[in-house]
Amino acid sequence: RMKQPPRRSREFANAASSCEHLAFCRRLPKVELSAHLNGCVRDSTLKELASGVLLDGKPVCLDGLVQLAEETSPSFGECFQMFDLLHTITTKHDAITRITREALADFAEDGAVYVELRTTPKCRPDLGVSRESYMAAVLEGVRQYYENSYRPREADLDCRLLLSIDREKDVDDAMATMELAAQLKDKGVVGVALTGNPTVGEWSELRPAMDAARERGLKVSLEAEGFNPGELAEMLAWRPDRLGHCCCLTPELRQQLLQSRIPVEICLTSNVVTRVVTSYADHPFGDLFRQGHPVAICTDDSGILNTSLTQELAIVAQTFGVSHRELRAMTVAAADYTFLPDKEKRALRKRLQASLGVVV
Ligand code: 6MZ
Repeated sequence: RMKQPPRRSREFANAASSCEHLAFCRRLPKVELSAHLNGCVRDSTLKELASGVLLDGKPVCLDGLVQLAEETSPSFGECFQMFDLLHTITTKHDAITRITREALADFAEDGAVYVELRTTPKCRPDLGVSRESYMAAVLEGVRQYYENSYRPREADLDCRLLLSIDREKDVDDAMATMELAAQLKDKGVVGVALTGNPTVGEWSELRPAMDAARERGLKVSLEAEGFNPGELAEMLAWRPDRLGHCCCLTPELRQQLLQSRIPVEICLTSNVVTRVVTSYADHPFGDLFRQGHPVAICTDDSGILNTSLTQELAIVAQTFGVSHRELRAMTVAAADYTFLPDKEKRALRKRLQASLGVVV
């Protein structure tokens, strides 16, 4: 896990070999719209948190995580088992606070100016963690980040939160998460996201929670990650505020997606690692972008996937021939796809434009 997966790194070496792209993308002010909190954990933090933890009486072994990433072809089942293992290490209040604080510091360090972090509130009475106490720990992490000592110098990162509804769980769980999101609206929570293993669970069963979220004034993002044309058709008809991934499109769904103008969170490396697409070049991003569809480049799980916004944008430039000018326009357009109220969107747009003035 600590190294780049071999096949991907070879491809990546080609894809982002251009130092020119990396240097430009590093300077670009960036917007992150799809980052899973626990997927952002630093390797060093994970190792530290794992040391001394016993699982079934034995020390936690992280080798499984290393192997999975190195093989580059975890099935969705294996990938989400990996998150189960990770959660056994990180589902503690102080760990969650730390991961939140560090994730924000890492995004700021990479030049992000606005981040929407998503996380699944955990209900683990066995660990002394409730959904509410979990979110209190996240909010404490945000608070600590804004204390100068944790904030990189001159960084000006704005952060909002989405609560993730895990599609592996039932509608009662989804309702409880939605309810908590609504309660935390004045604490920076702007919406909910449907996440988790795309091969498990039915969106239609969780839909009442999404309807309720919408009624409560929350924005909704739905991850449409696997090949499930029937489900994606239903999602499109429901018209979420954003969709995630959308890599597996039939010609009809492609047409419907383009007509819908619903912004798509694009996670290139994530989709290559989990084999949703066979290579960066085969990713439907290129088509969506050339069709003028609203898209935002995101990292998904920057820690687990060993990537960053800078890296993902450099891959976009190198693989799809997207020019630096187009990347500048993409970063400004992303302000419109955030879950901020219109006035704040306009302010973010202005901020991005102002900082672009100095990026050449
Ligand atoms: C779908 C994903 C994901 O919520 O515990 N998650 N869901 N597709 C992905 N693509 C790789 N990556 C992560 O962060 C980890 C959780 O986010 C979701 C999974 O439910 C995972 O357990 P939190 O902070």
